[in-house]
Amino acid sequence: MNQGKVEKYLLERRKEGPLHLSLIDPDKTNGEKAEKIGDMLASVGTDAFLVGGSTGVCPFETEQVVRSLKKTGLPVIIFPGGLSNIVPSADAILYMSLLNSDDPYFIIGAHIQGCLLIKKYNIETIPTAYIIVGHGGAAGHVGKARPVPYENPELAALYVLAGSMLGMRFAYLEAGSGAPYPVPPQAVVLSKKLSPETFVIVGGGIRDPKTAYELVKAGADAIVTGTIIEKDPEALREIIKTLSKT
Ligand code: 1GP
Repeated sequence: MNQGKVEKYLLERRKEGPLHLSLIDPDKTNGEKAEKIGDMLASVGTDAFLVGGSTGVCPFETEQVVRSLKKTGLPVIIFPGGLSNIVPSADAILYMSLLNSDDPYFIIGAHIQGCLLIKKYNIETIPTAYIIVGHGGAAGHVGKARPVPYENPELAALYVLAGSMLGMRFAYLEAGSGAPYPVPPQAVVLSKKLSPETFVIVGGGIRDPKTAYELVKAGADAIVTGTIIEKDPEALREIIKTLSKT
């Protein structure tokens, strides 16, 4: 399948440096609030929005949030925690398979349930290997993941390689929202070593510029922050500034 508009944008933008993606959980916001948050994030230089959550997400609210964020002109990409996250206004969806889930539903089951809707809405799909590392947070729990231990970063790289061999051009290394520790940089180093062509997104527990810096130095193509958007907007600004200098 050909790369769509959003994927091309991400790859083009990558040539200038690592990207910052802002995660917005529709369970924790609404259309009105999302508009303000979206403006703030666009003004500090985020590159795109991810919208999604593992629990409490309904399509009606998600659609409102997506529409509000689209007003910034930046791409809005669904980061699906479940079928209820699929809404018509989104520009793209990370069509992700949770490769280290013990439950086939999260590897391919949800995908067959959602694919016709995605086609009907004409949403661009970005084939993505989703890998839970360490703590895993709600995504790990809900997705019945067998998380890659922090001490075994090489296992994360094997999932990324296997995903790329299956045609997944993107990989998302996930420590879980609000995780006490982020993905270890060595997992990124080894992933990029084995799969240099894969666009590696890293998220979960990134709260300060030093952590973000270490991850992009390790080779991350994009980093995701969610929790600090509202909790610590100053740290968020510093993180985006740090990325723009690397
Ligand atoms: C979670 O990777 C994202 O899916 C973002 O995590 O909320 O910890 O920034 P945080």
